[in-house]
Amino acid sequence: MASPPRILTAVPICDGHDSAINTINLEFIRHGIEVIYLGYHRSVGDIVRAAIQEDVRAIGISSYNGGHIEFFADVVKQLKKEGADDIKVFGGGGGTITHIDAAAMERQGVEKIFFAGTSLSEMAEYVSKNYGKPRGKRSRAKTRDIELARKLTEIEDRSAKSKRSTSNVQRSTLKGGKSSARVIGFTGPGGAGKTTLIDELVLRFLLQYPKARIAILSHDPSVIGEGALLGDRATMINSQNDRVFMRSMATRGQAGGLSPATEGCLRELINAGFDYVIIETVGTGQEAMPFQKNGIVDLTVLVMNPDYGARLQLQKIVMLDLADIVVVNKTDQARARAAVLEIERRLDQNRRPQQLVASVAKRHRDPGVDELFGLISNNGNVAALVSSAGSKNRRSPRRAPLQRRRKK
Ligand code: B12
Repeated sequence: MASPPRILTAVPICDGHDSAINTINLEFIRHGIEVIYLGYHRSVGDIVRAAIQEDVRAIGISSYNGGHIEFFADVVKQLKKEGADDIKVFGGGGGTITHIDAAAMERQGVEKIFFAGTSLSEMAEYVSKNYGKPRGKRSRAKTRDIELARKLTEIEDRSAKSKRSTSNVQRSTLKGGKSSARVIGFTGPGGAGKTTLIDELVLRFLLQYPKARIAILSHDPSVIGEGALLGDRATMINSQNDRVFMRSMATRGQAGGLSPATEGCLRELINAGFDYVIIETVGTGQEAMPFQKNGIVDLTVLVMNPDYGARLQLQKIVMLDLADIVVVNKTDQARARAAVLEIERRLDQNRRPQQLVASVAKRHRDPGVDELFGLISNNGNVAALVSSAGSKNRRSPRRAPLQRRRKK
């Protein structure tokens, strides 16, 4: 089996008309296409960077607020400048883009503009036909990002063809001799705010370490027998940065929160010299243990929503036994205080040094996110803390943040 066609979709800067592209994305997925959705109000630079890192076949732009002739042309120009002009550009914009405009845009290198009245299936078939064929021989990669992105595509393609997971690799063999990358795994139920939390952490990494480079492997579920909507980039604001390499992966039928190609891709990222590699799983259920199989991460963070139901539910969440750090996010919600106390009691049963952090990731400069950043960046050195588990003299450090909060 070949990999599904991968495309990126976005709405240009100063344009909030996203309802058309949201509908079109869903139709693409139903036709077996993997869509990385970047969101609305996106600059040319953000679109081109994302398309290169995701190594997509084409970029679909939905444009309503004018300036489309210049905007589309600039995307084509920037792709060419970066050496990525094998990524094609197409799109639409209802009655805003006229036939005369479209002719001018196609002269400037845009492949196709769709007009009002075109059926959704016609557009999806266009994508499958034009961007679904296997790629021919590619010219030499001009930049580090292009080279890495292509390697990740090859790993995904090989995994799709052999239908085999690349997950029979031990953590010890993942890291090359010189690599000092710190690999942090984020998991937790859907809607807990994992992506927003990661984006806020990335902001802190970028500010604190002006030379650090960060990679993010972000997973979303494939719709059974169909494509996938890989939408985490649409939530990521701070991660649209040249020092951040982000790759969105569909689970492609594998249960447990990761893709069959995750470990192969992770190995590539670790050896590419990133300082931090962050893996985000899909929203997981009670029995998921995505990082436990081969110990592929240095540190596991479980992100929870305070609204998990009755206290009894906590007994059934396996990751509460396994995570190094548990974050209760969205603690601005009514039930948060009870949730933090209940989760603290639940962690007490484990008798090992786990950290508990309360955060509101959507809030700018949230102290809980600062605390989490301290723990997972080199300063906090939780990995050392965790590896020294069993020390009789050490008090469980996860009580500290809670006690501080109670005093306030
Ligand atoms: C819905 C709508 C809104 C909604 C948007 C909701 C949302 N979240 O998207 C709301 C009410 C919020 C809104 C607000 C505004 N809108 Co408005 N809006 C529209 C409207 C009525 C429909 C657009 C739409 O979604 N169509 C549905 C899609 C599926 O169909 P389609 O447009 O025909 O597209 C076809 C193809 O082009 C193709 N296609 C489209 N995109 C893509 C992308 C890809 C990849 C592909 C393959 C194909 C494709 O798909 C369709 C196939 O049949 C248009 C008028 C119109 N009839 O176009 C105005 C329109 C776009 N809006 C307009 C304006 C001015 C505004 C506002 C500035 C108004 C204001 N003063 O506040 C704001 C700006 C909002 C913002 N932040 O950007 C103007 C733009 C004028 C211009 N460019 O000169 C328009 C044209 C109305 C008008 N005639 O004045 N708007």
